[in-house]
Amino acid sequence: MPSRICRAEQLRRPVGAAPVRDAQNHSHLDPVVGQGAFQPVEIVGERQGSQRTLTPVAKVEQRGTLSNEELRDFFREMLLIRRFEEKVEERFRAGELPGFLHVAIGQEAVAVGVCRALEDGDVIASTHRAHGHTLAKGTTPNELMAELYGKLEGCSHGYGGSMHLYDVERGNMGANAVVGGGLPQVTGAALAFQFRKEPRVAVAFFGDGATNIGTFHEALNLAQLWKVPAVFVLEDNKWAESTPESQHTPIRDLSKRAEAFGMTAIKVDGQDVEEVYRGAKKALEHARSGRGPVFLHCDTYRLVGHYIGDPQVYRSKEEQQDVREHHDPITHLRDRLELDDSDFDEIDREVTEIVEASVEFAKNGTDPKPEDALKNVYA
Ligand SMILES: Cc1ncc(C[n+]2csc(CCOP(=O)(O)OP(=O)(O)O)c2C)c(N)n1
Repeated sequence: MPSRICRAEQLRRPVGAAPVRDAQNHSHLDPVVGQGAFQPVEIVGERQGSQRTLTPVAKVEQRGTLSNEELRDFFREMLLIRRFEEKVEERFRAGELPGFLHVAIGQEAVAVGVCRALEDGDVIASTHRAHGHTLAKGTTPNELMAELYGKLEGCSHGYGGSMHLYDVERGNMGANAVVGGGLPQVTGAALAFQFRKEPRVAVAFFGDGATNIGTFHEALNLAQLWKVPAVFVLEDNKWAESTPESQHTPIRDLSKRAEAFGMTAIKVDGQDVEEVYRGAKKALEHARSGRGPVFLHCDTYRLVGHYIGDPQVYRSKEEQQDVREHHDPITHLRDRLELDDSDFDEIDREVTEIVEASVEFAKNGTDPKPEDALKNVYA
């Protein structure tokens, strides 16, 4: 049943305050568990302005982890991902891309902040919303676009498409159409690193909806029990398809999920790439040094529909507009860097050309042969 939760109000709500009711007044869904009952999680950084709902418990480092030059480079990558996904949407609507596509517009800071903190040899497992993670992990726009067009030149040689792409050479174990499917893979990969005494970390991306899937609990439970080098990155975009978090989870602070496993949790503003980066660095160091896995909770927002073409009848135009205006990670970083129009246009032109070229590359790619369809299928 569709409902309308005002995200802006949720963001402004102080910790412990009564939750915002949706239009149907689902009072039986209000949170009663968890608030204040557990050890506080560590909160990295502080959000600017009045939107912060979180009380910083322990501030780790102040701003300044990254130089302006580095931040500009992060900005370029986030904008590349944004322009890439906008182009994907355009070409999908034009009927050129097969399958079913999900974009992660609004969540770019999580992909870039986490992947930039990785070291060579670290691996990731992604979700059905995988393009940003894939680009940030090093797959080129050409290879990714070719994959979406189903071409042999694609990162998975056209066998994967948007929801099943992978790039083993770049340490990307793949997207996953099964919600929560990447989590046990990451526990398994991290167990292998531990067995082989390799200083590598396996990282899982997953959404808030996935925290209610059985594999989430199994994977995190074993990961903590065995103290494997894993980082579990929650991209908390507040929606699972059309279901708001208040209707799929009885607690309001999902970082508390980690408490059930005795796992260290770090919470960051997922719209602030530097904060994500800093939190990810800490999480990775913790995991790599043998102290066990970390739950990295990134508070973010999906600025577009669940899938391309989603009419979004479940959330109000005001909410969408509010978040676009106040919580877009790219605008946030642009303001922070004080990029003027000509600076911005220069970066935009550069990334737009890369994206345009990737479409040309993909269109000129090679179609797989029908007789090869069952190649690599194990029975
Ligand atoms: C095991 C499983 N159950 C249900 C679905 C259908 N489904 C696809 S995406 C989705 C929502 C997932 O929400 P979340 O994990 O928060 O990720 P988000 O879409 O917000 O990125 C659901 C329920 C699925 N693909 N796999």
